[in-house]
Amino acid sequence: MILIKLGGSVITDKSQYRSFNQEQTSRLCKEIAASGKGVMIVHGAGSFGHVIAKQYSLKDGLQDFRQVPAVAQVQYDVRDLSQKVVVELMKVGIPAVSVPPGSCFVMDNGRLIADNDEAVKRLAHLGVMPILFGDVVADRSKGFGICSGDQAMEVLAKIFKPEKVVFVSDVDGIFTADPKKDPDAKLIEKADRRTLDHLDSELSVADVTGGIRGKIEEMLNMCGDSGECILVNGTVPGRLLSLLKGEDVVCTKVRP
Ligand code: ATP
Ligand code: IP8
Repeated sequence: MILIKLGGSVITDKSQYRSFNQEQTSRLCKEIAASGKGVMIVHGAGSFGHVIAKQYSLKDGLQDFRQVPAVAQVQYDVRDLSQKVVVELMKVGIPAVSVPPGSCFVMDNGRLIADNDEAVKRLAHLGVMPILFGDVVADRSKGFGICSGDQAMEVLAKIFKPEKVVFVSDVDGIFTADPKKDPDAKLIEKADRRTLDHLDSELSVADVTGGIRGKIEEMLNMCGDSGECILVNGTVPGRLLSLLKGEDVVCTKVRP
């Protein structure tokens, strides 16, 4: 099985609150279906999560009761986004159901505790693909916290031991600096823990889960539980399909 995360930067416009990129999501779902591979899909929150989460400092946990309506709003918004993704998957013949981490699991000090994974396993066994996503989740020590789609990927990799893990984003891979801002940024084809020491990764849009740096950390955490861990550009038509078919494509491979 191949575990895929559709990043918030490909399924939404992260600079605009609640802006769903239906066309791109639809194309990526078609590429996944056309590959004929057994997959499991997670998605990011993009502008359905990060904008309000940043505004109300939801990453820091409960500090002020004015945050509470924002928790409910983000949970509503990311569930809404998830239903939009599920619709695109159903259209290409992939039976899927949105499984909100905040309704199934708890966190402790910012880490997801997925000890009760029976529903997810049984759904997958039935052939109904459970779709996890970035969400606000009740936290034993902080009141609530942010679970990124990247963290949900780590949990699913532990449960399902995928042969390949693919993060789909809007850049060709991990670069020495943000390629959208630095024309001299170089693609790093093979990344490991040392890559983080030399990385320039300033955030240009609201992102409460650490942007590309947080993503590399999660990818490094996952390398032990799965085979290859890859970051690929989903804005280039056909690239995800080629990768899923096992062809050589422009990307970054992360290894421990
Ligand atoms: P989300 O976390 O919302 O699901 P995502 O998974 O698509 O989103 P981001 O966290 O937005 O991914 O990370 C990708 C973004 O990181 C790119 O759009 C890019 O502009 C930015 N970035 C910053 N520094 C770098 C870097 N050194 N290499 C690659 N991308 C970088
Ligand atoms: O988009 C973030 O998840 P991500 C979740 O995968 C929220 O980083 C609610 C901001």
